[in-house]
Amino acid sequence: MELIEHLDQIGSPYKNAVVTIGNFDGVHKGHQALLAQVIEMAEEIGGTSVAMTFEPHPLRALGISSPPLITRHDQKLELIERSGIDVLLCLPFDETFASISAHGFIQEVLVNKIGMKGIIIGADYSFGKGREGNIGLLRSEGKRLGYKTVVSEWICDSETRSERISSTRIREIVMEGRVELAMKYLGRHYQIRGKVITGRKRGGKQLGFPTANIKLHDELCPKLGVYAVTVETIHGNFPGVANIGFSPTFGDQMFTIEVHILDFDKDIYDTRIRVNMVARLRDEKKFSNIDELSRQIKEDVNRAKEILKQNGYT
Ligand code: RBF
Ligand code: MG
Repeated sequence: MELIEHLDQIGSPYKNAVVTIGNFDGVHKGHQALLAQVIEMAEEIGGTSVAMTFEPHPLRALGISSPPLITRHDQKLELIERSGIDVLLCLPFDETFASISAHGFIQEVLVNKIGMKGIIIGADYSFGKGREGNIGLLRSEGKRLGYKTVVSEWICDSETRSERISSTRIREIVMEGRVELAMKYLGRHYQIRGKVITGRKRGGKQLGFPTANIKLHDELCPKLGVYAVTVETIHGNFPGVANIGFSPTFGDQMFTIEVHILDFDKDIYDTRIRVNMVARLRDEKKFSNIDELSRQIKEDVNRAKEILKQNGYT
C-alpha cells in the first residue's frame, strides 16, 4: 500500500482511480465491505483502489471535540493496509480543505489530482464547506466529469438484520463491555495497546498473580471489569486475564489496566503490548481479604482458559 500524507506527494493522477472517503474509525465490517467494493471495482476497470481519510479527525482539526477513537492512527493504517487497498491518502484537514467548496473538491482534488473514475461511499456521507457535497452532487458532477458514483448499502448485524454496524454503535458496545458483540461488528477482537509500566509490585508478591500494568495508548477503554484476553508481546502471543478498574480490595483508588499473562515469566517493562478483548468475565469487586481475591482470580484464570480454548487460542 502506498501511503500519501500530503496531496503534493501525488505527481500524476492514478490510473482509473476508484475512491472512497471516510473517517473509517474502527475499520469495522461496514468499512471493510466498502473497501472491498472499491478494490473490486478497481480490478474490474484495471485501476487503482484509493481510500481517503483525514488525520487528525476533521472535527478536532476545527477545534470541535469528537468521540473517543475506536482505532488510533497507527492501528487504522495497519487495518486499511490489511484490506488490500492500493493507496491510502491520509491528509491533514487544513485551511485548504476546510474552505474548499464541494464542487472544487470534486473537480480539483478528486478528478484532476487523483484521477477518479469511480467513487463508492456510504449513504450518509457528506463533505466540503457547509457539507454541501452529497450523493446528489457527486452523481450530477459525475456525468459532467466522467466518473461513476456508487452508494454502498449499510452492513447490518447478521442476526438481528436491523441494527446497522456503525462506529457510534461500536463505541457504545465497547463502553458497555460487550466485547463479544464488538468482535462481531469489527471482524476482529477489540484491541487496546499500550506500554508496560511499573505498577505497585504487589500482584506477584501478595496475590500470586503478577500483572503487566498498561499505560493506555488508545482513547476508548472498555467498561471496568475482568476479561479473558490474548496478549501480543515482543515474545509472542499468550492467553491472559485482564482487569480494568480501581482494585477496590486495596482501597487506594488508583485506576489501572493490568493483565496477568498465563505461563509467562519474561521481563516486558517498557515494551509495547496489545491486548485483544475476547470475553467479559465479571465486574470488579471489593473482597474482604487478599486470599479471597486471589481465589477469585484463580477462578477467572480457569474460566479464561476454557473460553480461549473454545475460541481456538490455546
Ligand atoms: N482487584 C480487586 O480489588 N477486585 C477484583 O475483583 C479484582 N479482580 C482482578 C482480576 C484479575 C484477573 C486481575 C489480574 C486483577 C484483579 N484485581 C482485582 C486487581 C488486583 O487487585 C491487582 O492486580 C493487584 O492489586 C496488583 O496491582
Ligand atoms: Mg502489576
